[in-house]
Amino acid sequence: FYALYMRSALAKRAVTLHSSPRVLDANSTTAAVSPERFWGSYRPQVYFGMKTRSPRSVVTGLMWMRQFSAKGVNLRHTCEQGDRLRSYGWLMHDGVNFGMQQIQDTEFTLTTTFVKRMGGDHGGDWTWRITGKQHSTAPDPPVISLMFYVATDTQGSLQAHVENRTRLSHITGTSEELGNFKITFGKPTGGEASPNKYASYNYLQTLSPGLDQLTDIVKYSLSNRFVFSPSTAERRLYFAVDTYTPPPHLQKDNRIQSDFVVHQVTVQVPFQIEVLFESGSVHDRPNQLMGSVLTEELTRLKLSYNEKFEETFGLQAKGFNPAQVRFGKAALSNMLGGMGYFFGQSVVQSAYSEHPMLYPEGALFTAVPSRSFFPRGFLWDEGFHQLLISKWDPQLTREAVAHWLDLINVEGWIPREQILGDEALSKVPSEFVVQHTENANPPTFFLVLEEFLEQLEAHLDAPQFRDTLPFLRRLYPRLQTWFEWYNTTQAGPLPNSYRWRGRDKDTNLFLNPKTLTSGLDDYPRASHPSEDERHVDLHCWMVLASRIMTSMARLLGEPHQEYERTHLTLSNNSLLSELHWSEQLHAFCDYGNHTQAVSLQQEKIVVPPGQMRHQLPVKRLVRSVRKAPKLQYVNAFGYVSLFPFLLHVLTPDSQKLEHILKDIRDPARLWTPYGLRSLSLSDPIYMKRNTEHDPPYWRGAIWININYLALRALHHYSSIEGPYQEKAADLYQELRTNVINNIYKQYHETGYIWEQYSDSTGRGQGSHPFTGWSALTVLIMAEEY
Ligand code: 6A9
Repeated sequence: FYALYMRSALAKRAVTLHSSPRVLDANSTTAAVSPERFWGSYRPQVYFGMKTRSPRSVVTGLMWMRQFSAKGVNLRHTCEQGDRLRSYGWLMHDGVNFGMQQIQDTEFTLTTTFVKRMGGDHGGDWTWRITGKQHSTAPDPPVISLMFYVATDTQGSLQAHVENRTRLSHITGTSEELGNFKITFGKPTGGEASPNKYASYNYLQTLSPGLDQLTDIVKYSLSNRFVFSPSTAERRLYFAVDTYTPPPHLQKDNRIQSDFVVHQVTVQVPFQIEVLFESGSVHDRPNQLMGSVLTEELTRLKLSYNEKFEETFGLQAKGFNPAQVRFGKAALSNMLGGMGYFFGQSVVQSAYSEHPMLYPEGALFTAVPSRSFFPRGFLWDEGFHQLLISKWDPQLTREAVAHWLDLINVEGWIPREQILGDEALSKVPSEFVVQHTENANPPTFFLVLEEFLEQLEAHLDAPQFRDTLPFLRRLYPRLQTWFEWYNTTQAGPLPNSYRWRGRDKDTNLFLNPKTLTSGLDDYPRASHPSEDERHVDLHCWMVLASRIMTSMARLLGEPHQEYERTHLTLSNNSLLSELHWSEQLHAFCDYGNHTQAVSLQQEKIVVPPGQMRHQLPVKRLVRSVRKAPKLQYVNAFGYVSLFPFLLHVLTPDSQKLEHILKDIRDPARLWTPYGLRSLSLSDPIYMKRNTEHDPPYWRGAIWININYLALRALHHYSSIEGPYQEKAADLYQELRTNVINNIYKQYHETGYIWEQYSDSTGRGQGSHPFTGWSALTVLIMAEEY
């Protein structure tokens, strides 16, 4: 009975939040406390949409489709790689007041702009301006339907106001956090020169069981019984929202029904159209934010954005040409425009619970790695994101870090992948949903904290850093538990060694069982996961963590001796070498139960007599082990081997540093004209698939987060005295040029920033747009480390 009781108590702790006062007050994101950041493009998963930073926000958005296309109806709404847009992304976005995005569809370009204006008690007003232009001067410019929508999420209500039977002139509404509001739909114009533009109008007013259903509702409501007739000579049937009856499988959805209103405008390019949101609490509006007033405001905002960008990153001063500077602005803007506000519950599995449990409800304000493929928060990605954001707007960073740390449980664990709310959940295959409480992810927030400590040191009195110290104070108890969690749950077999938990269990199915928790997924580790393993990257993360904990404790006047002791021990280069230096490989690496003699082979199936071949199960690839594993160093050379250098653990006079610098520059190992590849060209697992369905990921490709760390380290070792100072400086210049040139070139050619880059051609690959850590290029261009 006692054991059972203990198990259930421990299981419960997994879903119990940390008990220290939250970093964020309960009302910190409300319109009353943070009006400037109330409304925002906090729905990075859709091409264009806005919401407020509140749990059940009213959401607004845009869908569109091309009419009269031979290819049928192509409704665009959530960012999908399958839409095969030539490119899309924010060209400018200041994270607070305005943003301008360009979307290149197959035959036309949409520009989607928002501008906010403060006033009243509910986060003020905003206006959207959408322009449509043709790519080429083909004779018959495309006709497009824009579908502007507003949806409530379990609270609030909307009323549609219709003129001339089919045109929604405006929507009025009310919700808990917005009070009364009005959304006005302007008529399209053909630009300054032609104020009158033919358009057809339709609308839909219905109910939705959840925000994840909006696309389908619109799709199911379409019919092509409507006539587009700009002149008497021309009459064509087009698709428009009509009436909506839920299909049988959706009739069973018994969630609360919420208002959903769609305004459809069908118009031929070129056009310009505006939508105004006006808060009922603004009484002293000098004018409406539209037309020439909006144009003027936009000009002002763009100007100050450009000035701030140059002030912050100085790309022009460094000699980058205007196109490169525009690229830098787009990278930063997509990071900022990729920030989302999510609310919901993670599904977590503890070792002590039989079934997955629901984590407490929580909010997360975070940037996302990729708006199309994974538009949600990832723990170690976020540390990298905030390195860039903190240079632009430290307040945004404090809020993001605070949200993440407020999700920590009483044990000190933070779910790695945050799938919060129905919309987020609808994008994730079920096998990836559950988060395991024994699993870590690199604690990259310590890099951000280091940045804060440096900012404080350099400009203690500057107004934008005034809030940093009280912020760190509130964060501190949570960081202590977080640090302790890594230090205990991820401890390795030897004193002062560390081991990632949660490696793949089904060893026989993989060429090398993955270590998702390390962030480096399929990067080769010990072939046979065991408790004897020790991981050098995690060791180095702990060096960083203990160093920052020491500095923070000092700064806050808290006891620091314990952290300092840990840091002195872990950073001791001889200990590190004892644990991780392989004389055979002449490099740092993991240790564990390992053999290199593995390969994937067709499963051997014995045909029972009398059975026909075609009745047999399909053959799989399985792992064959030609030589038994033994305890030894895992002689793989790649990103993991670089960590003592990447995180500045090596002393500048270390001979091992010399080895690393040499190996980095070696084209037969990590060096390419496009950046450092993840795994040595000469490694047996280089570019090998892990299973028949699992192509190589961190087995050769160039990743920008690690290249950023490498450049940061080269910069570090080139600026402190030591025998390899000059060598580091040379490598720094060369690597920096290679990385910048390639990402820029790829962006120019493909319209996107990518998840990773091919080490053989430099081509962007994987998910796109990926303006999470790949956007660190801006810091590399600016040489801000
Ligand atoms: C699977 C697919 C529509 C993998 O950038 C986020 C993470 C990194 O933290 C990690 O280091 N990415 C890297 O190795 C992407 C992970 C995506 C998992 C989602 C579901 C959704 O299908």
